[in-house]
Amino acid sequence: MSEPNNHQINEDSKIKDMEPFRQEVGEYMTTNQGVGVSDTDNSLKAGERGPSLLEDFHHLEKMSHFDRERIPERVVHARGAGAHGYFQVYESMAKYTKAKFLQDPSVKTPVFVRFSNVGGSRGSADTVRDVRGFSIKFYTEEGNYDFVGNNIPVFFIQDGIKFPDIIHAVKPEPNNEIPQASSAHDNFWDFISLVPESMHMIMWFLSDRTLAKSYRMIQGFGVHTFRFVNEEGKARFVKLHWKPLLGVHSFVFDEAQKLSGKDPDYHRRDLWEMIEMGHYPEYELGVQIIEEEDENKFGFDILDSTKFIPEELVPVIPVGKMVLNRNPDNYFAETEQSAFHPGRVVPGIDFTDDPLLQSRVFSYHDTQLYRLGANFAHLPINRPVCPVHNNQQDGFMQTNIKQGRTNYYPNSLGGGCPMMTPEGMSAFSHYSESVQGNKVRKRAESFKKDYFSQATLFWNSLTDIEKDHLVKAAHFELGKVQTKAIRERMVELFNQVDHELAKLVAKGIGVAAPTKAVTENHGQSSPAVSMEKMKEKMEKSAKTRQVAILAADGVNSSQVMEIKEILKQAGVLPQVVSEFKGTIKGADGQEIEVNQTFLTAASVMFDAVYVPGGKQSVEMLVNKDDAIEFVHEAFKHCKPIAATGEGVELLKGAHLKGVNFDQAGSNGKAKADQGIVTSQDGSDMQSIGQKFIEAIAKGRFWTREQMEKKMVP
Ligand code: HDD
Repeated sequence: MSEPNNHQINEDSKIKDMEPFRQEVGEYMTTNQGVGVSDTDNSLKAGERGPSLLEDFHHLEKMSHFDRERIPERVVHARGAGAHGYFQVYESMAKYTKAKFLQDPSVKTPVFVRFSNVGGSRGSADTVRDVRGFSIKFYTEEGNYDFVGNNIPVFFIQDGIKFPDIIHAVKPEPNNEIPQASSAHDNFWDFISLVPESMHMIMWFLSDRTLAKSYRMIQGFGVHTFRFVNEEGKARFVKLHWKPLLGVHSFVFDEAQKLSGKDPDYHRRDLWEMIEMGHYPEYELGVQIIEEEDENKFGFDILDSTKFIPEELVPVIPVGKMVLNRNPDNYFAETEQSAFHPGRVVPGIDFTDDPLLQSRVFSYHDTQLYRLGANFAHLPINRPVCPVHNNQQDGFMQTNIKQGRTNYYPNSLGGGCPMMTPEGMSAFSHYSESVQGNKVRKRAESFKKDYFSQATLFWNSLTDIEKDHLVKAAHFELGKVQTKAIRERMVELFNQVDHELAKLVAKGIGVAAPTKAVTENHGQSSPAVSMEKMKEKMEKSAKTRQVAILAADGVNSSQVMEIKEILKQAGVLPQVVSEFKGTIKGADGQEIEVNQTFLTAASVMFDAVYVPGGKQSVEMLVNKDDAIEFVHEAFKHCKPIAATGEGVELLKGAHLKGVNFDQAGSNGKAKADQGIVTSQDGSDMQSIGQKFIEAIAKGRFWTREQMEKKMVP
């Protein structure tokens, strides 16, 4: 008999576990009963033009199965993408937790991860402004542990009982089902304007965090304070955080909006393609540990999910690394049917009394019973890789064929099995927290006393560019709100965060600016929450960034080949974009493959643009609006642009504000904007390439935005 705690797990355990369920494409078609099919194009009829016959079991089975293909989508986080991988600790966490998968650095625990958007339905666009979900199922030797977090460390509400309200408010309005996958409407802001506890999350929500560039480039936060419990039974509070090794990056809003049309599958495609190419996304797990005796030292309640603990107060200890290295074989079977739940914990990880968490512990299991049925835990993607024994039975789609006659506990006829796990073996026992109090339907005073100071801290921590983007996001979101009273209430709430912020927001949404501050800004900040400041601290890498090479017949093919090689060496991914698919002919007659056309691609799908020389090629591009727009838009979105030889002419034609090409002379030194790398003669491709790669690693050149009139001076 195998026991739950002596089961050996390795990186491949889950993949192997799923092996018996994988089905290869068969040679010959059969019905679901295995009977060979000789014609699937014509229904059985009485006479060639006659009525269809009921005995056509193949027709009936094919049609009735099709009629049942859809299952309910997730009530939130319906849109998502998943991947397999593994997690490995750097060193044993035994001091803090007895969780087995956090003990041995030589063990790779298999994981399945699902990233998601919150508000949109299953078919909505990826790049809309939204919080991103970050769920991980760890298939550990002690059972499944699910991490179910977001890319923002706080939440809108303090008590889960309000979750249906906020989700109703953000989803399309019930009378006309408008708008899809957007929070920019009256209902959402009506709710927010009446729920001041949401203001901290709103600040994060309006920041560029909700314009994630890629699932490979988002943080993941467990949000709640959980407990770690070690072998001695000592508990500590813990917050879990994931950091992507590629850094945290976002789109600019205009780019994200255009991408929703150009490639609504941008995020899932990016995740899929990068894994197929072997560029495996990696994330580091970190924990903030808080001793129980320090619970009340922060000035806010650490059980309140609208608050976070700044890294400057409690440092994040690196724990281990997760690598995503395999795409699912089948989206529905794996990603759609995966079911995550923050209440699925293993010994060593435990809950706190956070009322948002307590409510989640009910909701996830409940919704999964509805969405997938009573036996959703049997589905290959959800099954643990350790043995499962209990007396639960039957239900729709029971796939286990349990042997034996007993299905109750205690029993003598079945040898007493399954028995309770004896002491000394892995079993979950809830942390014996002392609890007392009267039954009350009340919000704790410690939750109510301050809704704004962390919102102010967030605002104070941003760079000017980030502040500017936040204000413009508020202009967009509230600009779509028809009801003036809602906009006015929001300005009042912003005034509680920061007076200047309230004035800036008011200016764009047709509301009178508040005349005086209601509170004084405390002046505190936490640089770790600013993506831009975080980027400064992280090692910059151009890896997996995508570059469009704009070219046509007559292009200088050696420049194309050279830059491609240099970029590839740095892990950058170049693609040739031209008018038509197929090949173009270089000036020297060499054929170059075209990867994308101006119709299939747009600058928003790339991180940078390069225009090689070649008189005929550039003449064609200069006369093509799509090419001009490509470069202009890349510039507008503050992306690096390079050009060599005649290619510089296309840049000149693209109206790049503030770039003075007359001063651009010697190699690589164009003009007051480091993001523009040019060489008039293209003789030094190596140095141009290196400068371009540096610019790509830097990412965005915000000075271009500063040339426009900014909201935040
Ligand atoms: Fe939730 C799904 C994250 C609060 C109820 N949630 C869901 C998913 C993520 C989160 C990532 C998608 C899981 C997947 O990929 O299948 N949710 C969060 C975070 C929260 C949060 C980080 C705040 C800290 N959620 C929250 C509350 C409730 C729910 C307060 C209800 C009391 N969430 C659900 C749900 C979903 C869900 C309705 C829909 C599909 C599912 O659970 O399986 O039960």
